[in-house]
Amino acid sequence: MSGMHIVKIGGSIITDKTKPLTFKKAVVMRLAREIKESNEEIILVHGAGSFGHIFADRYKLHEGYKNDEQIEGVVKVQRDVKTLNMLILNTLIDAGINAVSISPSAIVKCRDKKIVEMETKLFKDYLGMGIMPVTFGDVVLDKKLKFCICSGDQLMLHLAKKFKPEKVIFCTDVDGIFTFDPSVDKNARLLENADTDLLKSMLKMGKSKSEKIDITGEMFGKINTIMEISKIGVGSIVLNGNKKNRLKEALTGQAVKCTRIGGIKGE
Ligand code: IP8
Repeated sequence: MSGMHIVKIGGSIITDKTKPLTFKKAVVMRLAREIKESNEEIILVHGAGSFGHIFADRYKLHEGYKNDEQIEGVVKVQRDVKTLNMLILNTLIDAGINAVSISPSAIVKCRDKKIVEMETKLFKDYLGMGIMPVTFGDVVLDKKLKFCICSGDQLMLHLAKKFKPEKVIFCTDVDGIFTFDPSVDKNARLLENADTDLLKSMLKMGKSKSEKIDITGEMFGKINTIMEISKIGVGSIVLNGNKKNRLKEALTGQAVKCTRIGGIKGE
């Protein structure tokens, strides 16, 4: 076992993002087994997928408080992401992993959509007991906007700053970061290694449109987060979580099809 890792499982692989509340149990079970087999120390973060984004978008929760009708959306989306989290937690425990869930709504406060308070000691204490903390994209209180969306990617950045893990891993539904959106451009090329300069120039080229609803902005938003993580000296891996064993191989330091950003400690 090497140092600690922070892993995000994207909502696009654990749910069907086009249909509300669709949990992909088999995918989560396979990933849970890969995590178990890797025997690595991990903080797990998961996205909201179709348990969060569809209704968060309908109630415009990403804009913060605008009217009272949104309050119904706040409670429903919080309930739904907790439901997804419970499905994931059950699957992890069934795979033999000692895992506990930590709800951002109870430990995070934002100001203007940025995390300004987060009780991270809990994570450390559970890790110290050999228990894997599991947290997720959620609706949280915001000191300026009353409430906001706190994405799993924001949690990744905050936790990376606090814990300086060996590496962070983003499990997505594509093989890594491409020169263009691979779902619309067949000439798109996978970047095996990327630095912040390259990522910066890609962001300048603009956002490609996606059919799927993701109000925290799929790969585009992820690149911003990865650049921030890189600035604190933590390397990231973006890989395809739909492909068998890629997560396990990345966790155990093996060569795997992915994009690596920044230096990965111990490799
Ligand atoms: O799926 C978004 O988190 P993400 C959370 O990690 C909600 O972007 C509630 C939409």
